[in-house]
Amino acid sequence: MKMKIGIVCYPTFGGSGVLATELGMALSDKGYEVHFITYEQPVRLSQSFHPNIYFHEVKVPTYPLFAFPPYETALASAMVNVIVNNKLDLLHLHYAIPHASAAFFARQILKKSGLDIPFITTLHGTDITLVGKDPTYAPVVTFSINESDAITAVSDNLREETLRSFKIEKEIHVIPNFVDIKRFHQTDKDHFKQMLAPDGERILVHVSNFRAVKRVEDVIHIFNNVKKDIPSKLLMIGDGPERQKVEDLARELGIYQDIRFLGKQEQISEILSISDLFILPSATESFGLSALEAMACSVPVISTNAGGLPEINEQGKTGFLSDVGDIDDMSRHAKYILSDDDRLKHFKKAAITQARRFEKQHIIPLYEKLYCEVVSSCKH
Ligand code: GMT
Repeated sequence: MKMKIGIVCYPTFGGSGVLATELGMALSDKGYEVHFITYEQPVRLSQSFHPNIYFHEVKVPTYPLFAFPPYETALASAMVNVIVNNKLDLLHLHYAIPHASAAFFARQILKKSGLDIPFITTLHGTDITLVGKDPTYAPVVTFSINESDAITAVSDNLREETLRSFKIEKEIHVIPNFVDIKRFHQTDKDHFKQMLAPDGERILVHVSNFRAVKRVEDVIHIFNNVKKDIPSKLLMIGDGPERQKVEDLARELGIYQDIRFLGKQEQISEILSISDLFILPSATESFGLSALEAMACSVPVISTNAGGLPEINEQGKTGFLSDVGDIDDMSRHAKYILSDDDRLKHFKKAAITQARRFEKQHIIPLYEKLYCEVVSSCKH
């Protein structure tokens, strides 16, 4: 009998939620019973049915007194109920805030009735690099990370950054993000390409949650530069706080008609399949899961050299990396890749080769091994 695992994540389009959902689906395919505990059904979970996956919605009742409805309290209570009712063996938390502290709380409650359950915290990025370091959160983040039975980070860079920023008393295991190449690969979507780029224009693409850290305006400036020399179109996928500003910029520059702001999309692999170049100019990126998914669909990447990006994007091979904000350099590299058919083919081939290194069957066993280490009843 395989383990029963509770997964706690943000259910939105963000990379940590996507990764947690992909992990849950992969584990369920291997016979684990997986229980998602979160405030909404995770986005990717709604795309297919998995008989071994259960979804438990965390409800946060409002009350006139609550200026800030206490999600963490509701989450800890939901954890307790789901663990007891389903006899879970393990909790796996994605994104430290507030999941790790809620798990600590739930564990203390369960201990009172003689039940103990280990929890693993996977650090994804801004839970460390931006938000976690903030003195408002830092003591709780440090404490709850240290209370975890095991800690993982999605890149070497994030591991180092965590050790630099917090007093961590345990080993941090690096388990990189992964991609399911059965679902993310280039498929023949020429009819879509024909609709979006009727004159054979190159297609550039950006996928993110349009937060300031993504520097989405840089994407527009890079596209503007590329377009001056190479007929091209830009697909902007996702939504978030910067979207309006970025759409305004595209209008100001007079290139709005060549850009499609498609908003949040579920069939990302179909869009990537018709794309020639992925642009990710982030100020920081612990891993860049969206770039990996692009590479799996044979799309080379123009990115910054921030955070963990150099661990997936290989300079001059799968794309190029530039300093944060160096729009000219990124534009020059984009034109270099796009200006020659054979060169583009070469980069596309290298992108998929690199993505295979991060295929899910190489990575899932690393999590399984860790689960076994923390669950005492686990038999290899
Ligand atoms: O930390 C965040 O910004 C949120 C998080 C998310 O949910 O989108 O993104 C992080 O986790 C992803 C999955 O591990 C990584 O691919 C992203 O690089 C990372 N984002 C940042 O570091 C900005």
